[in-house]
Amino acid sequence: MPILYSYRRCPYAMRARMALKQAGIPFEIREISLREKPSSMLNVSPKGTVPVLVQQDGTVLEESIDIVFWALGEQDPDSWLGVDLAVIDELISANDNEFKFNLDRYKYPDRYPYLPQADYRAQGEVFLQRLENMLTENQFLMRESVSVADIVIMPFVRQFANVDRQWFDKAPYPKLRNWLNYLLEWEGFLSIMEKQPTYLD
Ligand SMILES: N[C@@H](CCC(=O)N[C@@H](CS)C(=O)NCC(=O)O)C(=O)O
Repeated sequence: MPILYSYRRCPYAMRARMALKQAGIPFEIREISLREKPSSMLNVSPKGTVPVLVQQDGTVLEESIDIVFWALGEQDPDSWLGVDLAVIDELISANDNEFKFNLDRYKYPDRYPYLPQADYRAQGEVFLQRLENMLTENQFLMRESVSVADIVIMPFVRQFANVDRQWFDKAPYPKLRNWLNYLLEWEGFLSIMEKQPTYLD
């Protein structure tokens, strides 16, 4: 079986787990401690981030997006890749760069005292507004059903919302709130959030 080094609460790892599950690919999950990364993982991926997928032939995928596209390339029962991939690419880039940058600063204001927390939140809201606009056109980000866009973006919106859920619940993004609430209860998400024992070499 392929091996996935993962961390339950990591949004990048969530993407990979959702895609592997959707593709029906059995995998051994190794829940790591970020403080004490297993040397078997660092040996194959010295950069030390999760997720990392080690395939049966030894091929290593060490970027979440590579794992998502590989898994769905193997099997894609609900055509999650049947959307405009150029739009997806740009959306992922906006998420993984600007939005993630602001999310980290909004989430950990003590580590980033240069600007008030609310400023980072406001900068992050540019992306939230973009998603809200997309959800005005369709029920999910790219169409009327879940696609790859939803599963790669949702874990990050979840983190942003959880920084101050009271604020998020009143913020002017009602469609985004419904979308997130739906996906949080969705089996495809719940099933990948089960707790796992920590893997030690
Ligand atoms: N670009 C990478 C980013 C992965 C990433 O940054 N993962 C975080 C956890 S959410 C990590 O492993 N950080 C290393 C650490 O905290 O030591 C990907 O898409 O897979």
